[in-house]
Amino acid sequence: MNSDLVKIFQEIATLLDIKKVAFKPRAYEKAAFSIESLSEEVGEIYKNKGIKGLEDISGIGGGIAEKIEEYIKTGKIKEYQKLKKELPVDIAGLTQIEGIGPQTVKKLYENLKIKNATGLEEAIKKGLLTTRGGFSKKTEERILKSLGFLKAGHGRYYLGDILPIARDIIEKIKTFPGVEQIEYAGSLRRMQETVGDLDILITSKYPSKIMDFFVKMPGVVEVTVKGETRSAVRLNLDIHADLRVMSPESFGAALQYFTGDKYHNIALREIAIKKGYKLNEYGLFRGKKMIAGKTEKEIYEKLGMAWMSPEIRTNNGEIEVALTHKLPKLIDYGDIKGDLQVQTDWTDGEHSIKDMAEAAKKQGLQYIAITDHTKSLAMTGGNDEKRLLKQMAEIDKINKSLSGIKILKGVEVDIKKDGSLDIADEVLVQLDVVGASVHSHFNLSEEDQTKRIILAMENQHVDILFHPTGRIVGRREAYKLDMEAIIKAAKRTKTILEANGSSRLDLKDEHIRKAIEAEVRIAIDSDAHSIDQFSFLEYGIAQARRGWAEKKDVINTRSWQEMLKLLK
Ligand code: DGT
Ligand code: CA
Ligand code: CA
Ligand code: ZN
Repeated sequence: MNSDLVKIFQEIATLLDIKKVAFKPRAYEKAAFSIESLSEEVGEIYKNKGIKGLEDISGIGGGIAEKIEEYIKTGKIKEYQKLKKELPVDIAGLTQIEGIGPQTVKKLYENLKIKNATGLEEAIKKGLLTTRGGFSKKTEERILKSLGFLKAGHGRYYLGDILPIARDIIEKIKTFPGVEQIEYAGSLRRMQETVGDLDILITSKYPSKIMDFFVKMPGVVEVTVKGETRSAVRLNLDIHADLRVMSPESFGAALQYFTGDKYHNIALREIAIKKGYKLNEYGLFRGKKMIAGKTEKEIYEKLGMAWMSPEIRTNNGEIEVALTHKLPKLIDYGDIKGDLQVQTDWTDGEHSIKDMAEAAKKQGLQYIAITDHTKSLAMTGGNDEKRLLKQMAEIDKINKSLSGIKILKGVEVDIKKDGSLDIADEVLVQLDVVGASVHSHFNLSEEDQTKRIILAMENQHVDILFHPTGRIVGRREAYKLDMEAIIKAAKRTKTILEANGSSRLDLKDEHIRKAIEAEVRIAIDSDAHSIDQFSFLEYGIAQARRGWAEKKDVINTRSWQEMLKLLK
């Protein structure tokens, strides 16, 4: 019942916005928001305390309490039905298309009788938006683009695209006078592969001033909500951002709540209830008394757990482990000492070996392995044996001219269809690091693909299986592969599995976790093709953390001498 009411109230708010009704939309929005975070069913509250109990819920006034009562008694809300009749469209579905706000929904319906995203797409195909709808060519193009993106990525952004932007936004907000604490929460703080929207939390003595700043900040394209404690905007690049101002004693509770994820929160709330507490975004309460809320740490501790990193908050066992105080000590963002997959201008990279080495040193790395492509990848100008030997000699020379960074000799050798490699063993044996990877024949059956890759892993020179599943976030599905068999083979053949930090994010977190459980080691690589791409290591580390990896599980947290000892 709570979630139905949340949906209805959100929709009423939008419908009233479309009619340009003042104030009322915000009241419904507020009500939706407070029902969303209730730990009790409104039906229960009504049963026990009547309409008075509903009015006591913060954010719910007399008028809306009556609407809830009406819904509980009759299963409907007349005002909602009346509004729906005037504008019978799929509001949630349409407004989730970037660039479509309440007024566009209205115009689409009134001019073209468009009710939903499918109708919109058809109308665009027929050219109706510009010919009969009164929309400009530019708007039509923008909507078409958003539709395509929504279909492809369900409106989500790749972590690596959005994290730098989010950090800039945070820096910008920090410059507003009066901002005290500030953090981003949500999927971004959990460093999830993709991010839907930004959730930003701050404390300030001047919330309304902050809100004024926020909605007028450069880059804001549309203000969807503006309130005393919460505002929401759409930024250029079509990113939505939510800003909430919390009081300092609730900041930790809000940070916990809005970091989620949802399933982690639900499980946590159940534990709180069992202990006789109530947990919400304002704090942990016993009755009306606040027990914790200032920091996340005190909330977890009062619930009998140690604080845990956002990356593992997914309700996949972390809560049970936290209750027994046996959480893993996750690999840290500063723990990587070297990068084991780096391309240069010898093949499809942009910069020279020397430039890559110097950039890596600037990033704080102690070593890199140069792993250019091999001859099967003709379009990259892949190395053959002769050229690879030449490159090795070149690396010896450069190593002599550089200090503070060690360049290891490596290769990204191509796994052919039959599982053999496209570089001869006599040359592979002379390299420090041999990574092998699949770049062709993605469509083999699971059995054949698995066999092919295991065959390559069985080569006594292959140290690392690079980007094991071939996926690219938002662009390419993984090929069919029996991951369990691959992990078993990795263990048996002492092959390291890669956690690739580029937009491949391959292995996935769940597979990293399985590999580690099987005592298979991981290498976290940037797969850099230019000097600025060593920053991708951060995403690889995030991925490994979400896979519960500890420092010891990752070979390149060691010095290059120690690391080499772990290779075949
Ligand atoms: P996103 O934005 O789709 O990438 O994913 P999140 O996790 O950032 O989700 P978002 O922005 O919808 O909500 C932020 C956090 O708020 C979420 O991580 C946990 C919390 N939250 C959202 N919906 C619920 C809910 O229905 N129940 C509970 N307990 N918490 C929720
Ligand atoms: Ca979010
Ligand atoms: Ca959000
Ligand atoms: Zn590759």
